[in-house]
Amino acid sequence: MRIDVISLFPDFIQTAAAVGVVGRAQQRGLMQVTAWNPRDFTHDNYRRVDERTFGGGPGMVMSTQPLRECLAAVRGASAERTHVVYLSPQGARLTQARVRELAVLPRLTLLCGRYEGIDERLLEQEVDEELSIGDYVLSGGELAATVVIDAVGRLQAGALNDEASALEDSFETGLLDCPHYTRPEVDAQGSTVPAILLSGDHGAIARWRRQQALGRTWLRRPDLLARVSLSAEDRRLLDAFRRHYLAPSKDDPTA
Ligand code: 9WO
Repeated sequence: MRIDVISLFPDFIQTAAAVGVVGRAQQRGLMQVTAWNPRDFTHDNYRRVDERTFGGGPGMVMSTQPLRECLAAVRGASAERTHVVYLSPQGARLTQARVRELAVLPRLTLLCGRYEGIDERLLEQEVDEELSIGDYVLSGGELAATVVIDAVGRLQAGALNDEASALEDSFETGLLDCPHYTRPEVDAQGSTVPAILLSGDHGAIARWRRQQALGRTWLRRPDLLARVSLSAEDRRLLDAFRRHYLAPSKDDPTA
């Protein structure tokens, strides 16, 4: 997959895309992230990308010309059509389901705004989809673009060292993740690990993890729980979790 990012801070994008799973995916040739600076597509001595907003008021808006020429260069960089996404708080909320769909595209272009945003005409003419990563305002689209790159990048086949782990991700199962523990068995504060994880009983461990995932989703994200279909076994595990949560007993190993 090829991802192009249009940003006034191309170094930030390239640096973010060089680390971790995405950085490794690039090294493995599974994906390629290229950042483009619209300032390089200006024709004036000041390399101006912003103008005062029509109608008055404070603040600046990114003008159409540098972005239009930058996008033309991006589109021409390879023969395949690219899906152009503008990152803004006005966009539809990004979900793991949408990430999965974006991850199978051959090309993706992420358009990052700065200042008060981008001239609406450029958005109407060039943008296929407007996405938000959450209901808060940033100072530009770059952090949101790096979120999209990370979420999409880790789904490229071969990007994760353990592909099975992606299938157990929250939102793939529709549930939140269970708690995790590692060495030591007793930590510096005297806290221990749930005994069942040390039992070697893989069936019991799988049931405990499923129960924790169900229980945490019930506690923290009841909205998610309402959307997943639970098996009879799931209901039994969740009922037991609820009982223990509401009336924890001393002899209960999962309390
Ligand atoms: C800045 C501003 C300053 C004074 C008065 C009003 C104002 N609105 C904005 C503004 O919304 N700027 C945005 C900054 C323009 C588009 C790029 N920026 C952005 C993207 N901020 N937050 C995002 C974003 C993107 C995706 N998901 C969440 C937030």
